[in-house]
Amino acid sequence: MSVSIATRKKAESLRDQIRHHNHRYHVLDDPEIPDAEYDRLLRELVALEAEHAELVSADSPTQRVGDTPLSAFGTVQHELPMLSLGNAFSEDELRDFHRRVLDRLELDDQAELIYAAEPKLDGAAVSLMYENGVLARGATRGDGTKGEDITHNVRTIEAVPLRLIGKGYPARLEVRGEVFMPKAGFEAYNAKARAAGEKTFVNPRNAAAGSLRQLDPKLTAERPLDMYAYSIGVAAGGHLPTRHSEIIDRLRDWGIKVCPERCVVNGVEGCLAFYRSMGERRNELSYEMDGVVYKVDSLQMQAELGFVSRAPRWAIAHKFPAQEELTVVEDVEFQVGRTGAVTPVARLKPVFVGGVTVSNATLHNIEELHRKDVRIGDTVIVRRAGDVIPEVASVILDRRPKGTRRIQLPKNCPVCNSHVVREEGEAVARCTAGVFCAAQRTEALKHFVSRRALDIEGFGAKLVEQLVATDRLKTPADIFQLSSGELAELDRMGKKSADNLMRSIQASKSTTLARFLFALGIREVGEATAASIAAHFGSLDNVVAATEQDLQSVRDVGPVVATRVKSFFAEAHNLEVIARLREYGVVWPESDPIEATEDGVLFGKTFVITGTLPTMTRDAAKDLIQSAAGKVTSSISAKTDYLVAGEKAGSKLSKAEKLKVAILDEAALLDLISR
Ligand code: D41
Repeated sequence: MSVSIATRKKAESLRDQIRHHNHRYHVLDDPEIPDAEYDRLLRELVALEAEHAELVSADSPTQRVGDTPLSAFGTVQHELPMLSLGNAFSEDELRDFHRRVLDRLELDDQAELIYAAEPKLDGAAVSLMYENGVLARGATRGDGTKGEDITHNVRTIEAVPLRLIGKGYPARLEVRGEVFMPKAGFEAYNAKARAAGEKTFVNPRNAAAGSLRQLDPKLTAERPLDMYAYSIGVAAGGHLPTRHSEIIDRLRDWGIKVCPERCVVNGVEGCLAFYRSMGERRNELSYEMDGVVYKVDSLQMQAELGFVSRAPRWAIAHKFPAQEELTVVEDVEFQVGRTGAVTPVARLKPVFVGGVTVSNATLHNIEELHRKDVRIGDTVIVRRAGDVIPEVASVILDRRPKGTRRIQLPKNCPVCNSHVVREEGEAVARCTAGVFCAAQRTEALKHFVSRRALDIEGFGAKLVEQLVATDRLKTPADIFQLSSGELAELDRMGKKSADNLMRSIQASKSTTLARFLFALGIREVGEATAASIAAHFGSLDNVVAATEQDLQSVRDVGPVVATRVKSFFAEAHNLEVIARLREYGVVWPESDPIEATEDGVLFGKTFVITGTLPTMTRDAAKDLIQSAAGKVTSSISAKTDYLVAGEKAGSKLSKAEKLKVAILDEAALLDLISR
């Protein structure tokens, strides 16, 4: 049967689109569409080709996975191809895979079949060649046959050992793994870029791939990258175990980082149990996963199974629901937060992403909105990763309808009509009315009653909104003057729930200083900072009386936080609210301030610790420095007095050298303290 012209055209169009997206993804590190959309295109083409074998051309993207490397780097020919991974998008597809494995191995349904199961990290695959235990070369996967030489860049990653430890490793050993940016590093990097008005990364995978392909290794060094090994390539001159899981254990013994969440499981049920357990833990783990991978554990069986078109028959990736999807922006509104920040929010055509239906997504701030140039009517990629608020990651310009307009920052607060200002060098615009703006008041009150603050059970957002709207709540102190009768008259409230609420209000009065400070909602004072300040000063009066200098001696408190705290307590109306709260019976245990240990030998000195110290952990070194009244911070600046550097010190060491910061090893630190 011959293929119709329409079908041919369809296949050709799919191929063109897929080639285009391959180029955006692999060469430019700048994908236009979410993976889920790409997968749909590819699957449509695969299905078409499966139906009409004569449509398969040698240059069809289905015949090749990956893309040609960028020419700026040297090319590396992989001695053994870096295979790709097939995907299963459902339990049924996984069962089909397992069935095929059993059939090929001529095993029956009941036979034991051990799989090595591991998270599928969302980063960039790399090859690391160790010669006599020394890192000789690093390369990207590229198209699986040829990659790019990124030796200088991988050398800056602290997780990549420059030399293997222990013994028994092959004279030539190629370690393969995934370089990724942990979630916290990704969020912190983007938050910083956003505040500085710079381009943010769309997702952690792009962040990793883009960072690895920086032409200047110093830039790579600044990115918080990590790596887990997932297999080996070349291994010559040495003996290796005969199971995948044991090889990974060996790599770990030789100092290579491997994923701690890996597991050996039996059969398809074992795989599914692992999938479910990882799915549940997806949000709590420090790295991004887009699924899990199962590999037949026995190398003997792997050899029997072989591979087809560059993907092993013995391994498969079982994908999680996508965290990025396409949808349309129906409107853009501006919301006013607790600190007055005016945040643009996109109202979306509802879309199922990251396991829930999303109809609102943050656009962060006006600067970012303008950089991404999101407009009403645009088709956008929404991303919802774990507990993070859904965001508009990017716009698909090709799909922009005619007649759209750039969105402008409102001149006046959408809630109280006061002026909105954007300070020099700040990405965020703010309503200038402070607590006189109902939106800021509402948000401040929601924060005050929230679980981690005063924790008033049953005092929900809707209740706060009603009470603010009717002017019964103006400040947190007003909460303690509410009467049961008054509450009982509110929407969705009866006598019983009003009484319950009164009881929780009463119970919340006895709290801790840390909670109370956090509840006040001072800008930049999060839970951890509030706890540090409370522990340091012991009583509220001490905190109120503290100078900026005093405040800066608290762990985690820098000049910005110190200024915010000081100016908060300089406002008469804030002190008045606090006085009323105390008058109505809000109490907490107070204690003496921690003695200012000015006599410690390291007083006034700031330290940064990096790398692996010979005898102590970094935490132990930190405790030691603090016990001698020294301060330990996490990043090097001109204000750093000493860098304590161990092995694999990485980027901080080079930065310290550049800034001429004194560098100590562990012995020199101990010397300094004992002097
Ligand atoms: O975590 C990963 N991204 C990961 C990727 C993993 N855990 N295991 C993998 N195993 C393989 C085979 C089975 C071919 C050794 C992989 C990949 N491949 C892979 N990464 C990119 C393309 C293929």
